[in-house]
Amino acid sequence: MTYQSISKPKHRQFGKDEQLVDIYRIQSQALLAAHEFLDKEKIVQMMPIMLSPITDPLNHEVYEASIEYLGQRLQLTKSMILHKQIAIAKLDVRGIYIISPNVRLEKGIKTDRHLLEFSQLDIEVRDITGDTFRELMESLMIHIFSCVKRHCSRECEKIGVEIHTPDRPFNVYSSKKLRKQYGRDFEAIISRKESNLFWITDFDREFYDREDPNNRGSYKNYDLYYPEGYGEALSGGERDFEYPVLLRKILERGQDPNDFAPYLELAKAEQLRPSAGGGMGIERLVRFLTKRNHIRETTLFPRVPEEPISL
Ligand code: ASN
Repeated sequence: MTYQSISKPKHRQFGKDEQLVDIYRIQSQALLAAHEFLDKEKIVQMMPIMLSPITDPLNHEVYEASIEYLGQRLQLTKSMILHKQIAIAKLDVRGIYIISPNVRLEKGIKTDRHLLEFSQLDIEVRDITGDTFRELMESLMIHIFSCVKRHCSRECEKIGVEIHTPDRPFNVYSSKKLRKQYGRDFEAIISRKESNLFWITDFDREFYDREDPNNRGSYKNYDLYYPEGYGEALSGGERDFEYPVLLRKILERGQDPNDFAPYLELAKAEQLRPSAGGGMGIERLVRFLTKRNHIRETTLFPRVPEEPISL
């Protein structure tokens, strides 16, 4: 058999995904707008970390994601919240932000907006109230949406979407009232009813979100939501930073203070500072801007809960 007679293997090519190129252009523009906005606000960018003895305990259970290196157990970052609080205390800056990859090996959560691995635009600003941080995030969102609208009209037309810049004021609801009104599925129900971005405040969740010292059981935290059923956009809060408060809240949540030892040591030495912040899911932002049915459509390499990862 001569070389010629061997049928030439066909050059295997991925189908070119043109829509995804337009989606990535929209994502690039959204991030460019975010960098521009945060730079003007004197909030500086830090690089992400992915390995640390401490990470966000989260408000729900996930599978363990850690590795051992030189006898030390290192967690893959679930969110950089604890490092944000430390950074804000150690650096002489107004605020910091990170484009932060997060790994959350979800247990039994399978929705159209969860990925096992995703990125958040994670921001923390020192000495501001949650109300002021929310105003800042409203301006950030309006800037992002209007830049995408201005600079990506061709891409938006190609994928058949029209960008509406959010209107101020954003509605604000208390989670406790909504729960009474709509039951435990309140977030999905109200997100389907609203037609503009809106806030829900006062969630009882992770120890680091500030509890109102004058009103125990009430929390100075907030989530930003997309309308039309797209759900959560950003999650954040004012922070607790005093050692006795943090320790009490960790114990109340049945967590082990040793899991947060280096962070608690700084708190004990009174080296943490008041701050407020939040993290915005980048794939979720892109999903809303491009009106995709499922978050998997925003990325070439989706890691979808309960699906094997092929590439
Ligand atoms: N990034 C969030 C925050 O700043 C925390 C999270 O993602 N769980 O509060």
